[in-house]
Amino acid sequence: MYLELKKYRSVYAIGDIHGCRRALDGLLEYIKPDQSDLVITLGDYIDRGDDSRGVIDRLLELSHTTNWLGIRGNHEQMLLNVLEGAMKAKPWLDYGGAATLNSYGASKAKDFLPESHLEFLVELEDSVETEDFFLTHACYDPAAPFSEQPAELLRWRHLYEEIPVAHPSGKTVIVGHTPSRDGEVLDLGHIVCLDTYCHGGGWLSVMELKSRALWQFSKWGKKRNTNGFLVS
Ligand SMILES: [Mn+2]
Repeated sequence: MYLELKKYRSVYAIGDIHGCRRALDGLLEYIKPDQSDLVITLGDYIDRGDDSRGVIDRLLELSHTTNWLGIRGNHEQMLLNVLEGAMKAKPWLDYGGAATLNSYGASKAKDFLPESHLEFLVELEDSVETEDFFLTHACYDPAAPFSEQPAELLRWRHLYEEIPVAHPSGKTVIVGHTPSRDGEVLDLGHIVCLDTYCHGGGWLSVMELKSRALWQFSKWGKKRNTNGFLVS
């Protein structure tokens, strides 16, 4: 979808959450977005971390208190595929889905989602294009217009396979999906990756797109700013 950012006071992009409800709570408590702001989450809300259900609950709540746009990650896509019978449950369960099932107190990957959570998954966007940015979960094709990007690439391609060259539009691309295991945001100018490995002991990152200010929150309740300075 296309969206103009100029009407918002602040625009926040949030990296891969993966069930880390406490980090998400700390982040939202810090930025306190309201009706004049926009929050864009880059996908992979579920799997691996211990509270996928709580993360979706919190994002649904957020959609009532600020302007929120959610992008679909490969993990949400896998769960949808399983629920639609297009994919067997086992590969998803082995890829972090078992933790999601657990957070719902379910034992089988069937009929376990509340209706509102199923709607949440279905309504997620492939990507968001703005005046200056293109936001999606994983990657992009620099040879194609942003309106004609293949969904497979947007959701699955890792940056360690190949980092795409700058898009001819000159827009900066904001993604998640490829984890920086050292917890540092990858910023190459034309592409910024905000997946900083929160569930694995790194950070949940948020960037305010107009100022490029960056903050990070851990699943243990710590936070730090762009200089890596720990603040209480
Ligand atoms: Mn991903």
